[in-house]
Amino acid sequence: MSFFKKIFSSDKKETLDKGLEKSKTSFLGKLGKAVAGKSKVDDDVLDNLEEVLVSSDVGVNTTLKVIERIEQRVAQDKYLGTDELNGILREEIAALLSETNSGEETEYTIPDLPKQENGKKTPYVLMVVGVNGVGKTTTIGKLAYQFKKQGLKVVLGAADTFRAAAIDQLQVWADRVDVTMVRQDMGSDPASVAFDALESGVNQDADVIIIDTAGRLHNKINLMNELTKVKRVMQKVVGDAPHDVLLVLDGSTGQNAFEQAKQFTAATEVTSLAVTKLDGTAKGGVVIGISDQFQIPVKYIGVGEGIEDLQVFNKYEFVDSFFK
Ligand SMILES: Nc1nc2c(ncn2[C@@H]2O[C@H](COP(=O)(O)OP(=O)(O)O)[C@@H](O)[C@H]2O)c(=O)[nH]1
Ligand SMILES: [Mg+2]
Repeated sequence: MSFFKKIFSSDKKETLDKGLEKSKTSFLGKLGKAVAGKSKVDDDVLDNLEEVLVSSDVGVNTTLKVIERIEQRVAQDKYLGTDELNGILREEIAALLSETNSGEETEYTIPDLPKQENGKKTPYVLMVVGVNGVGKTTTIGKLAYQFKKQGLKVVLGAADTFRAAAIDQLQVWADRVDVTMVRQDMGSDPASVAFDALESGVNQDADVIIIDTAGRLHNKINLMNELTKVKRVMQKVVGDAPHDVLLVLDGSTGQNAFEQAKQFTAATEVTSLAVTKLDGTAKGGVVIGISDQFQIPVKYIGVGEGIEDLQVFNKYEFVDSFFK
């Protein structure tokens, strides 16, 4: 129980509870069927539980680890009641996730960076990657809002130049949050936009620069080349940029999100993950698998389309909302 500290505001917890409602209802329904007519946890129940976890998008590897932990509990207590199963799952999954470095944060923070050689402030450069439609632009808008609220100066770079709509959509967020956005015409070189955004950000003494990108996965080599070029060009302005490469994954695609994570991490160095659209999907279990399976921390979760609907991922709060 000590895992579940009360660290979040009740508002935030309520949004999370509401966002995970479908996943939870679906999961508890399946769990109920898995233990129907059984009073204690036996091999049959464990087999069914395995199916429930896999079909809840937790992923095979993570499921096997969870089952192993529960088997150990059964070995210690042969009369473990099925009525206790939900609580035990909650404890064991939280314990499992506590072994990963994911989900320790509770606030939106950026590190203090030492000044540049020329005495100028070093902006924190965040590059956002992911395939089309996963929620990159929306996540950038929500993040810009959070950083701005902390009094930080934010500049956005519209380096998804592939579609005109993508640039305009980021502009809508920039206007809504009231931050500067650097843009060029559709079809221009993404690296050139990123360069301009960093130069403009440095000149404005920006604290945070967030670069939107186009996530064309049609070809891994192309993607790799493009992202490498964007990075290289940014480093001409800020030597150690980007400080974070955030891969956005659409949680409602379940196992597809795992696949995208594999492909992107193979194409570029991803340093953090955001899993979006957890509201309105029954596939929320995917976050449990992703934070267990990837060495890259899940930093944010999207729980709605609104400006406030991006949360700092905290595994204990998540597991609490999922199994409660
Ligand atoms: N329900 C829900 N919708 C989201 C969330 N994040 C993004 N979206 C929606 O997903 C769609 C695609 O998002 P967008 O930011 O344009 O994706 P991009 O192509 O990766 O930039 C938009 O309609 C967003 O409103 C979320 O957390 N929850
Ligand atoms: Mg976009």
